[in-house]
Amino acid sequence: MKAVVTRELNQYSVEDVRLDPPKAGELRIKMGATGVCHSDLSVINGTLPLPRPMVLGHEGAGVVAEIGAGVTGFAVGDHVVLSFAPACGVCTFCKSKQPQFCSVGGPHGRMLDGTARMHDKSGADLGVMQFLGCMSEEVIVPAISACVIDKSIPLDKAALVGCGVMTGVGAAINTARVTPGSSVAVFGCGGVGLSIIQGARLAGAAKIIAVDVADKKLEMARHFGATHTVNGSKESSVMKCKEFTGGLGPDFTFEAVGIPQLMMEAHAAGRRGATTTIVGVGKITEQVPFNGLMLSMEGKTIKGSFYGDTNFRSDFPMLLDLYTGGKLNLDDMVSATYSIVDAPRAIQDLEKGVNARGVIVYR
Ligand code: CXF
Ligand code: ZN
Repeated sequence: MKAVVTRELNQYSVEDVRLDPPKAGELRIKMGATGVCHSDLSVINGTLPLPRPMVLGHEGAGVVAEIGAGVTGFAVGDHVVLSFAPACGVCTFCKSKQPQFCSVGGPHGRMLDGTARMHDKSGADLGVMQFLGCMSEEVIVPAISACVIDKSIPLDKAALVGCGVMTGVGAAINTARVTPGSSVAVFGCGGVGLSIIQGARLAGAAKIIAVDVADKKLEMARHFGATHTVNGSKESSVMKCKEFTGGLGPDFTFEAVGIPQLMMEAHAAGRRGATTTIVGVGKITEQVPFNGLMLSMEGKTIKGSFYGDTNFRSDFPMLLDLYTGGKLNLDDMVSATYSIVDAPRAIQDLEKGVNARGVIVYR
């Protein structure tokens, strides 16, 4: 069976791998689809420093093929979306309704017990991204990372809910709590930014301003619900945001790339009393300055949003119900599909920014 493995900085390739059976508390999943996310690239280029060798992939959906000892609530044949943050249900965070911060999670490259189920051709251990490593035909995952979904939902669409769509829609509806009739600006229109736009649209925002430096992304933004667009390489995003909102600035602004300059622009663009939500994952070496006087005088709020503040066991089915009901557009989010042997091309296309989302699909 094939999987995408990174062994060195800026290196990745498709390798033949083999899998152990699931241990207690684990599931074997036959993958249906895996979305290619910027965080996979961040692991490859070292922005996210996870241990190597490691199988990439953390945005996936598939079918339960085998069930480890002690696992309840799953049957062979169930369709599942995988969460890149396991939720144990008993730690302080899970009990206080913040399962996205579950104590057993965090940026990770091994299984929960620190051992490996995935091995290369020589038999050597391979780590897995976020307890999943789902750029692989099959995976062993913790049962506390899986959510059963309706079998009628195509797995390539369902996969997106496992990271980008949950992160973006959740930032709008769970973190910022965008209100009906409000004005919103989204800085960065990749898969996550487009999902924030969809979340703002679902929440009933009246104005949704999309900011990006690529006209193609701005076109996509309009398709998913943006009412106004700004090409930040040609015009001042802050000025245009003010202009589109009667000179005041939007009620809610979002940064979806992880660049300090863009975070500052998102913060500066908001009106007095605005909420700026930082969704993009920045570099650990970078700081973002803000003016202390203005922050208090203008009563602005800066919030961080991790995984759309999700409780995945209820939010994944909720998003998929919105999809089935025709309210959340996942069909057009999947702008290209690739086979696992073509995964390197999928990753290169991500770097080029050509897709809303590229998805690896399995036979
Ligand atoms: C990331 C956050 C850090 C760990 C890997 C996943 N989020 C989205 O891609
Ligand atoms: Zn991701």
